[in-house]
Amino acid sequence: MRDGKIKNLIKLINNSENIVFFGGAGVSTESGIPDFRSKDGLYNQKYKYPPEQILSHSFFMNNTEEFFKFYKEKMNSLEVKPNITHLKLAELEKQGKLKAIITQNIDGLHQKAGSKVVYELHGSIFRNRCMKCGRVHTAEYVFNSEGVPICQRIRCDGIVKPEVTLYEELLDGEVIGKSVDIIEKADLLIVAGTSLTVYPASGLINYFRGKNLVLINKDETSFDSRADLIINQSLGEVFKQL
Ligand code: CNA
Repeated sequence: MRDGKIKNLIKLINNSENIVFFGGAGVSTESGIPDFRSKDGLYNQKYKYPPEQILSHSFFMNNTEEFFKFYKEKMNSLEVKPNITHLKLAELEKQGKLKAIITQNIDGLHQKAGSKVVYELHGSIFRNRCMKCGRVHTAEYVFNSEGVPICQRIRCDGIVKPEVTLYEELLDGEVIGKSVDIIEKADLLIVAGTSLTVYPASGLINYFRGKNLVLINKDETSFDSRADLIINQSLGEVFKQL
């Protein structure tokens, strides 16, 4: 039987015409991709360097080989399938209710599920560019290359860098602008699967002027006091009931 909170969420969705979903790594854990900060997340596993350091611009520049070792081992979602949350969100977009997904994820799973309007705040493993000549390369090329991926253009020996936002790097201004615009217009904002600790992404919630803010997360977040409805359950449990 559905509990009161799920019934409440369904009511809010039914009564809204302009929904925006803002998500993080928790949206993809049920597809098998670990998040950062859960107890079995990447930040709680042991590596030669802390993952926060590996995923920084300076580490990328100074320890490129080590960066790609970690990146290829931990960020490869080429074979990963979308889960019930990704699929239901794509359905809501088709129905015209959901206007956009704003995601901190880089795994491309929303697009695999069929979603069209997806703003990727931290980039995507599916966009890769030579740092010297700008030539675009596929994710398959990057993940299947030996060691550091080198540009395929003849006589170019540039490093192919994934267009994912590393610590110390700026977010794409255009993506931020579009995200702000769509959040300002939303009547329902569903924030889910994110610890809301990564700035400036989490600051986007401040632009919401609509009626209802829903937070769905296994753990508490520092934004809980602002929410009209908080559901502390796994996203799969919630979305299979919608
Ligand atoms: P985070 O800080 O790891 O937080 C994830 C949150 O999700 C935690 O609060 C968990 O409690 C919660 N959570 C985990 N699984 C579930 C679930 N099944 N149902 C409900 N809640 C769940 O991750 P954030 O997204 O907040 O941090 C932003 C970082 C993580 C971004 O820069 C991402 O690029 C980065 N990241 C992305 C991926 C990906 O693309 N799939 C994977 C790991 C990290």
